[in-house]
Amino acid sequence: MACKIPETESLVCNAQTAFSSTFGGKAEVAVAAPGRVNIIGEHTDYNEGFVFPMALPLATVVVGSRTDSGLCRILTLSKSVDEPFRVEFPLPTPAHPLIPGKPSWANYIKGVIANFAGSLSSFDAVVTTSVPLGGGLSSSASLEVAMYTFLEALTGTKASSLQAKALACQKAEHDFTNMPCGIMDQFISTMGKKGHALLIDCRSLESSLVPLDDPSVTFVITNSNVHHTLTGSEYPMRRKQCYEAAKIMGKSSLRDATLQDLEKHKASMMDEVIYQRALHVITEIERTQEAVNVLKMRDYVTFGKMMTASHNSLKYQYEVSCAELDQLVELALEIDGVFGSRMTGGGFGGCTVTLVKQGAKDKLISHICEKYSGQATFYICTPSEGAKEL
Ligand code: GAF
Repeated sequence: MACKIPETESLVCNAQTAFSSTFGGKAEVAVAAPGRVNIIGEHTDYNEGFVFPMALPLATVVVGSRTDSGLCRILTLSKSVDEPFRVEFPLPTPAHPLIPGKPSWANYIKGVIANFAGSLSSFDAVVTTSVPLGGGLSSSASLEVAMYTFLEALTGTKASSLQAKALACQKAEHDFTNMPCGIMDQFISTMGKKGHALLIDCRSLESSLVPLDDPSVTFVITNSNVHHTLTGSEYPMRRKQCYEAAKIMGKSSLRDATLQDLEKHKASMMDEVIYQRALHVITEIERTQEAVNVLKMRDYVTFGKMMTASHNSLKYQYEVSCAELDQLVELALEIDGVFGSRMTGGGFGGCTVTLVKQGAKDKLISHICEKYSGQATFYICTPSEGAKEL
């Protein structure tokens, strides 16, 4: 059976209860920001390519109130490592800026406070989430964007634009967690729309909504429950390899490179690994644009094939999949009514996303439950709203 996704209201209710018992009184402000699933366009955002995510009904909630304590006091109800649930630190000043430290979950929050474009106020807050931590569904960006939205509501100062807000949250992650992420996760968490996926051009930062409103098909997310962490060396290394490939070809990013450019440089100076990384990115950027076009025409057979091609490219060329994700994709493709399946997000664990006929989704889930070597969990995705004050 697919997991029941907790209603945002029930997350708020739990957070309010914890707020009263920890800090006293009722929190004045409540906000939510969603996690995401990327349907296609993986590891293309930091290459100025295209991505195609949708916001999920899984969300991070922050409730809290202004105080005059001069402190930021935060309690989390959701964390993945064995660290304290509570943290407090003084409101930063130019002489005493915030610096990353322990607990590690608070670094996302500190990073957002440090990058907030407005005059800050001290506060008490409680954070909780239904986005699985380390599941590749963007729990980090949903925390950052929820926190930024909380500060906006608390201080009455809005970011100059949704783009500026997403970029500030991305910078928070770069500066405070050492993860050189692209822009996809913060963008979709900020700009998601109910009933739609978002095609984002990560060069111009323009985006367009694509309706996902055909009731005869659905996307199923399968969590491998292999914990993924992108703060290690693999993600930064992929970024570096991409920049190196672009440089060798005399391009400012892989967005500008073609397969002909790649072949031209293969023999002369391209090392095999760099060549394979660039091959993934160049084909994935093209595939994503084509895939969105065929999806608009409801050509699910072609779209599904592209999803599976994307997975294979991530597996063989980009080498960011793992045995469990590969097994989940293989099992999904054994079911009649499945159009395509792929790993989603940064990789090395986390989730797959599968496009399936509505009527075949239960068969898909029971087949995976029976055959998967691990313990999978499932979410049926309905495209949801971006961050909002509640
Ligand atoms: C992670 C990153 F945070 C994104 O920016 C993106 O690069 C993704 O991996 C891979 O597509 O989620």
